[in-house]
Amino acid sequence: MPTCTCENRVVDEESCLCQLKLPVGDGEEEMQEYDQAVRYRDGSVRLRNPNIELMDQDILYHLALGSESHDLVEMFGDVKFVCMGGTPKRMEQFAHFIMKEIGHKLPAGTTLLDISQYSYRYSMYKVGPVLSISHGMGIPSVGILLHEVIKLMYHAKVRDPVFFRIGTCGGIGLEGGTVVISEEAVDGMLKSYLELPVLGKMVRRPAKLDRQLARDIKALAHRDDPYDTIIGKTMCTYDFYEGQGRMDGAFCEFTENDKMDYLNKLHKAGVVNIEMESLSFAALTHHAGIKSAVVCVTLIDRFKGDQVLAPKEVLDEWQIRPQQLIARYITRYLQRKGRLSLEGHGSMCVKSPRRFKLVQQESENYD
Ligand code: R2B
Ligand code: URA
Repeated sequence: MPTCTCENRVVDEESCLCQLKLPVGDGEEEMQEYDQAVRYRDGSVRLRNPNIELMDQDILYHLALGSESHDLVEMFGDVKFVCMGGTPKRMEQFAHFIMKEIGHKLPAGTTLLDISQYSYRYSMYKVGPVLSISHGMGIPSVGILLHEVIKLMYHAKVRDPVFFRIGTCGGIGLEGGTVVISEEAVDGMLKSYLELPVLGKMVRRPAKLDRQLARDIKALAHRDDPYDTIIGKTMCTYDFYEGQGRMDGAFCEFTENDKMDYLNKLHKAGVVNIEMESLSFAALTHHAGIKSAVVCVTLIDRFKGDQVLAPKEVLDEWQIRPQQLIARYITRYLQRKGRLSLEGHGSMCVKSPRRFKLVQQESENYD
């Protein structure tokens, strides 16, 4: 009988899914059972792997960090938001951008540092409660990173972290520059779970994202933004070319009609964009009981072509859009908690977070 490492709960033989599921309703018992398996009472992340706490040390190899070489609680204990995106450059830019937005000040004479620079794999920047990390391209790359970042959350005793992927994608029937918030992730066969061969058996993990979080992010889109921000299904593929129905790869064994039929089929199924990480991102964060969202900007309408032709300056401007939306979410959250440092924006010192919150709530009533 196959079992899952989370408290040895039984895995369904046919579907290969762990029987521990996120609660669907408000059932208190269901909720409690799930919460206890993936989180400690104080909200900190509990690993669904009994081996880790028995190890002398845990080396987070691709992050160039270790549980005994680094004081991970001291370094990362205050993290609340983990933001991931494809390239090291974009995530360095996001780190600088969020630093300005939340008014985080570095001590004089210091600068932002890539904490994982010696891994030569991913880059990671920390700006107060925000981590900005590059995940590379594709499911394997983001999957490896997520294993290590989820363990990092555990070692650092981070409470109730929220994970975001901010990236790029191809749109289906959407103009370039449209911002898409994913409601769920599906694979190239429209299946809404990640399949991973483990010990010669296929393990399936539902690729679920937090719907409320998606709605909350959408609510922060400005009515006068010169582009649309929508919620829809995201298709995640193992390849940029054939896997996304492109005809401009090194190989192509289908016709223009075949491609259009497939894109129309996706469109009818509610798929609005295509990218390469959301399936793993959704599945692994959901499995860890971590709230997450995926926000991407479209670089092209796939009904109109395959090649990304927009000029660099236009692409650069488009790529800032998901960052701005997530920055709004983070800023709002910190404002509500009275943890926003506004020194960079004018002077405001929070004397009493409780009163600050009351004043804030009062003014929000007039929003
Ligand atoms: C979006 O863009 C990349 C491919 O160009 C890939 O990482 C993705 O998901
Ligand atoms: N990223 C993708 O994966 N696909 C696109 O079409 C554009 C960006």
